Amino acid sequence: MKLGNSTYGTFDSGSSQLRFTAGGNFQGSGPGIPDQHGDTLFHYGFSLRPHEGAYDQVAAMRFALEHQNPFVVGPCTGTGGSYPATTFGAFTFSDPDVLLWALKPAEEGIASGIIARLWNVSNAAQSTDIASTWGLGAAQTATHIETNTGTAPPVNGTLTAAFAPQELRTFRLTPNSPAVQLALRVVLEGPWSSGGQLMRDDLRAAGLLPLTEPYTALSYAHVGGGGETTTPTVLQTSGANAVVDWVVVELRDATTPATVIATRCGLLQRDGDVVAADGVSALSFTAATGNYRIAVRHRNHLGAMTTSAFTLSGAPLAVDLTAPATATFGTDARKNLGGTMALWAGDVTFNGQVKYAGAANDRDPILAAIGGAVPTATIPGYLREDVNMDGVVKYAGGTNDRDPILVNIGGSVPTAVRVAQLP
Ligand SMILES: [Ca+2]
Ligand SMILES: [Ca+2]
Repeated sequence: MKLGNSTYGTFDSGSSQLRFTAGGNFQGSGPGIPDQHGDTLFHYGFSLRPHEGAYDQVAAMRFALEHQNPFVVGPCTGTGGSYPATTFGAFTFSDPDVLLWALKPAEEGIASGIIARLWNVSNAAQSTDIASTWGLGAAQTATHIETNTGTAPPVNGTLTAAFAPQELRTFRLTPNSPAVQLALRVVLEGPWSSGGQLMRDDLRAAGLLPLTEPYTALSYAHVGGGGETTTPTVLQTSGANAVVDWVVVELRDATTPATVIATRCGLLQRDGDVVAADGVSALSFTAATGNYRIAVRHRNHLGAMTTSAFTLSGAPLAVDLTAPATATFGTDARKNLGGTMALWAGDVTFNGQVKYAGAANDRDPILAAIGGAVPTATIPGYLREDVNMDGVVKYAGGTNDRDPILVNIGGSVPTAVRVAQLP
């Protein structure tokens, strides 16, 4: 194919004439390709894009690519909510003179990044900003066969890339995981003090709170979360924002709420706010923007879940599980403490049941924790048997940890069981 009077050394871009060889199978001694394994019929297709006025080579190349490699589309399926049908873009490239030539998973798999090949089609140097909906966490420069050649650190999630005239460059991009944020409020019955309308922070004040979340050690099945750690500095905060304990928050599927989509361990403050392990930030989950039911669990209280699904996104959404107006799944999932809805205390065994008598009850571990022989003995510590979370396990006498269990199963029939209202 030849444009106008182009030669090997010059490109006649001003010409309106295109010459091409329609077929190349010369079977004799003349010029051509002597052997094509018997093929004799060849079909050629050309996309011709006339233009009025100035020639726009970027638009022309984009037009040609669209015909040569039509964009492949397909439906997305999954459980992580939905994207706006017409406005969502996973990546943006700011400079219209720089073409996105290819966007694909890395040869080693998408866990090794996304390969983007970009071509500055213009005759001038260009700079383009490469951005992702989720922000770019990392980027490398690479050869066109995907060998890394260096790092290209994004700034505030955006990579700025410079191009020489006509330069084609390849990048390996690693977007941040999609995240949604939640500003949850919840109250635990055990440490609740109706007088000050705050939970007590006796565990923190006594230096008993662990710096690492306790749920992994309880064989809790995290999804995306787990292993969160805080610092002694965070645990120095006193007052209404002082830390009461660790909780674990679950995002559950809106229509199949038994399915846990994402989890995160957070710190519960005395006023009911659940914050991230840094003591300040909203709780963040590795999940797409979408609708989720929200469940919260604690190591010796019964968990609860919202009846409704909430639309979570990158901006923290307030959900108040202490408010009677926030409906919860099941029947009596929370305990009404004078208008404040709280998680039921007493699930010492963290098995979703508060049980006073019989197999796997929550009372016997309290007796065992204090030694099993002298009922009036006590033991301090960060222990699930410490139902009222005052830092001491106590079986008998005032403010003991056994009575709340009996009260919460109904108070009269010792064999009654209260079950967590979680699907
Ligand atoms: Ca239990
Ligand atoms: Ca106690």
